[in-house]
Amino acid sequence: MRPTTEQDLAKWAAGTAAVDAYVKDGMQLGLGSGTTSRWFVRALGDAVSRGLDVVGVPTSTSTGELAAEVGVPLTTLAEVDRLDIAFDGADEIDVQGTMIKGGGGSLLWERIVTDAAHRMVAMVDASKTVERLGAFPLPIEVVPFAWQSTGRSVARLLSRLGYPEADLRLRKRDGKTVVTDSGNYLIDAHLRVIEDPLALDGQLNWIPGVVENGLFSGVADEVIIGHQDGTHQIR
Ligand code: ABF
Repeated sequence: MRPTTEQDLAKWAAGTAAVDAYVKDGMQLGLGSGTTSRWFVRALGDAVSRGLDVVGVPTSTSTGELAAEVGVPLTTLAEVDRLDIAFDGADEIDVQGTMIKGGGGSLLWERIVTDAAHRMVAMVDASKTVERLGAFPLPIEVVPFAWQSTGRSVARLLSRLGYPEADLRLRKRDGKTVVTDSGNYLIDAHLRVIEDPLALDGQLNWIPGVVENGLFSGVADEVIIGHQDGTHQIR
């Protein structure tokens, strides 16, 4: 399978370079979700077919299905203690490596798998690199029970933190409420600019009913940036 668009070529460049740059025989890997991670998983499958010995823990059911399809052996975090490296994409990444993730709805498992790994490599196309986070709506995963009340609590926190006009939207697809792999709902917070991601990250998760949010602060050890000419750079 080959990329068909320029942005796809940039994602392919990042995902395939990650295998060559970091993956070694015997490694236990976190397998990210999203389109760039899918290029990574396909390239990993090619390397496994040439004899690479690795196992992976998927961060979504869709990644698990793709990994099985391309021949990447799978395991779980019940079977392994620590992962060597987690590879994953992002919706936005700033110069400190702080990310907004979860546009694909897999942020909870992505966060757990990243936490279980010694290192995390972010793989992004160049359009994801930003000066300030926030143009991409911040995904917030909430339990379905009383999600409206949880949403009101989130709005009150955001107002206290200087986001009085925060636009919060329950994520729907084709008119139906999106349900995550863990059976939760997603609220997308349109904040435009996020002044203090670290502070917001911690305070959001203290709200009863909030399971996780898409701010990943201080977890990306390396960043591979793919470009539309098929090249990449490592930051
Ligand atoms: C995943 O990568 C998600 O966190 C995020 O939504 C997605 C976006 O990247 P891509 O453009 O590769 O789909 O990790």
